[in-house]
Amino acid sequence: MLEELKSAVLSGEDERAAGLTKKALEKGIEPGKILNEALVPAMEIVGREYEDGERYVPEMLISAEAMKAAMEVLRPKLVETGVQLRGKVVIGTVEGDLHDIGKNLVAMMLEGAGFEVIDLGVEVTADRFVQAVREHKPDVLGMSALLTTTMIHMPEVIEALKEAGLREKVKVIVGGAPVTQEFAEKIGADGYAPDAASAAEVVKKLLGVN
Ligand code: B1M
Repeated sequence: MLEELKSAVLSGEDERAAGLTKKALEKGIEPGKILNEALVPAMEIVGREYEDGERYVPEMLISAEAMKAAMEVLRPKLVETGVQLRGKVVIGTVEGDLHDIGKNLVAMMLEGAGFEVIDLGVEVTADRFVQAVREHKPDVLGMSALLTTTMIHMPEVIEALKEAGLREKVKVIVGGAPVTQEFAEKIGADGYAPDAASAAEVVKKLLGVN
């Protein structure tokens, strides 16, 4: 059944993925086992195939949607059974920026990699990012920007974290079409990823989980 669920995610069948997750739970399969032996490995394959150029964004999106459908069924059970996730990530698109397709994909890949993701949405101000870090105590803060005119808010958020005494408590990862590794280093971020698949890899590396 777990193999079937893995293949439903790989082929992007969201209703089937949700149905199989429900069935697996009904059969008494542990929620953590469903996550770690079906959903996470499926999304790892999706990420690898994307990085190898065997998958394109739309194909990655449909798998991510199937994973999301399965996670909606699984999440309450994971919470109930207190399954230890790999870490917590707060993510958002920076102030003045409405683009969220890439950010959503990053969030889904992170969830698929076994992280708890708190998505703050779009047009997130520095204050709101700081408030979310204070409230949720994430391991990682992710910022996305698609405009050259909004990426400039990223260093402001890092500055605001410093002012709030929170910078040392959270790793910062940035991404989005105009963002580069060089820019990430210049503003003092801990990580940069060019796409959703590598974002999950960068977060794992930053937290030392595999
Ligand atoms: Co706008 N837009 N847009 N847009 N838009 C771009 C970005 C643009 C390049 C188009 C162009 O002119 N060629 C241009 C930016 C120019 C620049 O600044 N360099 C632009 C512009 C100018 C604008 C407006 C200003 C247009 C106007 O109104 N005059 C306006 C701004 C609105 C605002 O934000 N305040 C605007 C509006 C919009 C729509 C609302 C219509 C819509 C967004 C809908 C939505 O997101 N819900 C939109 C869209 C769709 C685009 C394009 C066409 C596609 C963006 C996208 O979703 N790509 C885009 C042109 C293009 O890219 N071809 C464009 C697919 C997505 C999967 O990729 O977002 O790059 P991407 O995400 C990738 C990586 O970047 C990375 O992983 C993702 C997945 O692999 N990544 C991260 C992203 N975030 C990450 C975070 C990480 C790590 C990796 O860690 C945290």
